[in-house]
Amino acid sequence: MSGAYNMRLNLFYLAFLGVLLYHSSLAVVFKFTNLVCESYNKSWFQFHECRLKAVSRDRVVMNMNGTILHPVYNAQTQGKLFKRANGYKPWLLNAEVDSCRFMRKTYYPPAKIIYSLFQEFTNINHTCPYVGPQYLRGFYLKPELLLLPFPTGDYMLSLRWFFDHKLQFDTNISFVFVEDISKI
Ligand SMILES: *[C@@H]1O[C@H](CO)[C@@H](O)[C@H](O)[C@H]1NC(C)=O
Ligand SMILES: *[C@@H]1O[C@H](CO)[C@@H](O)[C@H](O)[C@H]1NC(C)=O
Ligand SMILES: CC(=O)N[C@H]1CO[C@H](CO)[C@@H](O)[C@@H]1O
Repeated sequence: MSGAYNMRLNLFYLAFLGVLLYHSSLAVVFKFTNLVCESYNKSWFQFHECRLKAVSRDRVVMNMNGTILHPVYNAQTQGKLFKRANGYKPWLLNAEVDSCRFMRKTYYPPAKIIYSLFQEFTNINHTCPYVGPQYLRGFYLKPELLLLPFPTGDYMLSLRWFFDHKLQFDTNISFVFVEDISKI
């Protein structure tokens, strides 16, 4: 057996091991634990549904549904992530995104990761304007879309939605992330 072949074989096993480890580190719990929706201007945005439903031991789906009563040409989303440690503490993400610009071109990577989590479950996958029924249906969290592993913990993502720079509604989404089930 030549040295080069041996080296290739070793690299192959190393890569294989890497893939195995990667996948076992994805053996995670990543699910919703709470959801709160509130509209501050019901003449522009009304919620009809804002609910989590446990469909199996490790899958909780989110159904959210509301109506935009007048067309929206200008929208902003503020995202703030909290991690629980004696109450929720701000953690890692605190940003505002120009939603109409983002939907034309996903320009902000952290928002792109969040968007990739729910893109397939919603009808908001289009550019501005927005009007009429808006919904998320059967949305559940897929750890493989997160791209980066989180530390194990309880989190809350607070999303505040502005039309014309005026706060219209917010959605607070709590979730649990467990990096490696064997550790608990
Ligand atoms: C509330 O919504 C109306 C549209 O129905 C809009 O004209 C008004 O500016 C909004 N007010 C605030 C404080 O966002
Ligand atoms: C949204 O909620 C309304 C009122 O509950 C319901 O009639 C409608 O079917 C829902 N739409 C979706 C897509 O879930
Ligand atoms: C703006 C946006 O995210 N558009 C996407 C909507 O969904 C289709 C199909 O999945 C994608 O191709 C678009 O990029």
